[in-house]
Amino acid sequence: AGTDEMKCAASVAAVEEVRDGMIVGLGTGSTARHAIEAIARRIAEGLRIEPVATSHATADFAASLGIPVRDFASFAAIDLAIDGVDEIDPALRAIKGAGGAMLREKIVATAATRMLAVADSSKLAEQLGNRPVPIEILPFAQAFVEHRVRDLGGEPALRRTMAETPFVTDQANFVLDAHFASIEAPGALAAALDACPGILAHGLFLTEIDALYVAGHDGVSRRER
Ligand code: DER
Repeated sequence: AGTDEMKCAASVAAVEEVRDGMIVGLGTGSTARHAIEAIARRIAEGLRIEPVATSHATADFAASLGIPVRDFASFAAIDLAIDGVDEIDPALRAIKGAGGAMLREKIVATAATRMLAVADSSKLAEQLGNRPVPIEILPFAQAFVEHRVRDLGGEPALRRTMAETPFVTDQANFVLDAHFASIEAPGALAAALDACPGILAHGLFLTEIDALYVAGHDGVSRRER
């Protein structure tokens, strides 16, 4: 099966966990879009949920499928979140943020009673660090945070659009993609990034994911934390 078919299979399997009446966090990215399409099909069959989005892009995509999302600001907690990953290790620790939505994704993932990651098998990693760690920064703090990231062993690159302008998040902030040779101590790195003023969010999701639905050539498997 191709990567897109795997993303779809993993998403359809995860969406089976959605129950009537749930407040459901909709993730961001191409795999999450398959989950949103699967949810849309179940809503067409009568499923009733309260959807909230992790990005403007996801809210727009859900609306295009006839799923108006609720304002997340009115929910202190939600029941289930479904989202993709850039890479994920055997302990269900992940790097997210290739889509630049990790600030709201992390809030929604943390607010969720149960958070499901969905992925094709290419996202599996023995150790985090093949992919860069996306870091949302206040533009005011760009050089300050770049220097701090280098002190932590990373090489930061300002994310740019196709037009070479700085990529801007839903919060009108910038993103540094920080390349680390390897990440032996993800907890210590996450703590150091959390402690750095000017960093609004980063893509190390070390505790949020409760289960992973991953699709390979031999079907979909579920791994619990
Ligand atoms: O930006 C994100 O966090 C996305 O969820 C990303 O990690 C996965 O995107 P993909 O499903 O398009 O690979």
